[in-house]
Amino acid sequence: MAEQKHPDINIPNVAKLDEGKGGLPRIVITAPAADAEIYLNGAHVSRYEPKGAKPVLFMSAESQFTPGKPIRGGVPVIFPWFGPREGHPESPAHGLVRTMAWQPISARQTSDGAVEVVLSVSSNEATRAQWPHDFALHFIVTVGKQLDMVLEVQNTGKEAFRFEEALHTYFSVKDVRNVSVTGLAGAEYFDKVDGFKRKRQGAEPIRITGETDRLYVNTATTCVIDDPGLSRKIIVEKERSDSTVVWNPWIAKSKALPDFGDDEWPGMICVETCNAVENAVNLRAGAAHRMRQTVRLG
Ligand code: TA6
Repeated sequence: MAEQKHPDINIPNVAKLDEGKGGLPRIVITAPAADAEIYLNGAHVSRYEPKGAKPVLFMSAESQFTPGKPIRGGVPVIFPWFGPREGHPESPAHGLVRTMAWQPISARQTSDGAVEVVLSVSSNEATRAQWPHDFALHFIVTVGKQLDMVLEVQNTGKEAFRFEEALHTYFSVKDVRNVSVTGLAGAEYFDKVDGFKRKRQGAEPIRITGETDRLYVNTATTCVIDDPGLSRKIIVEKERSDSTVVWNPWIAKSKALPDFGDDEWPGMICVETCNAVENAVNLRAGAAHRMRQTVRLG
């Protein structure tokens, strides 16, 4: 395959493109406030580590790093459908773009020393064969005291389309059995481990006591992951997202995942910023939609 030419995104001592795991191209960022890594495969943020803190994102030791395969951990970028695709059992779970080769467009340092990287991917013959619409995505990742991620979806076709999306973020925790998540009190959710029944979250913080897979809808709130084991809180803010997923595979599901260690489930929790099911986005031709997730330590 011809060597892909990438624009020069090199910022001496701050950002560079190198070969990561499995030989996959990876952008390595060493900003004054934090270090991070972004694989071009899926525009996948695989690492975010504020200076002096433990890694904020979980990455499975069993993850594949293979072109066209999803990476297990970090921030999978999900578009244009979430989870299994209704009516299309042959389609890959969680859409098309998390396994595509994204292009790095630019890298720059902002006035406060944070590093902003922009990556993009567009529809092509292969995506149109699966999903008959034209799109251009830009993923804007800013690495500093917080990790700021904006997924911009542009409808570059001639007709409107409806899409789901997610920043499917895996957070690193000491022991999920001692973690609580607040911010979703009173929100309705689909409980995937109970026949996708629609339920309402009570006032108490969410605690993980078994496989947990809940898609909360019609909620724009900030979530806080309280991790006493690491004596920290992780704050997950969002904009233009009306759904949030909370997921931990627990024991049996972990064993069933080939790219996830059987004993890794206590060390992670997903709090995902999405627009899914009834919160899917209708986008008219020529329009753009920007969903943001901002992660910081409290
Ligand atoms: O976001 C939770 C979820 O939809 C779970 O149901 C589980 O399937 C998880 O995503 C991981 O999906 P993946 O396709 O990456 O194995």
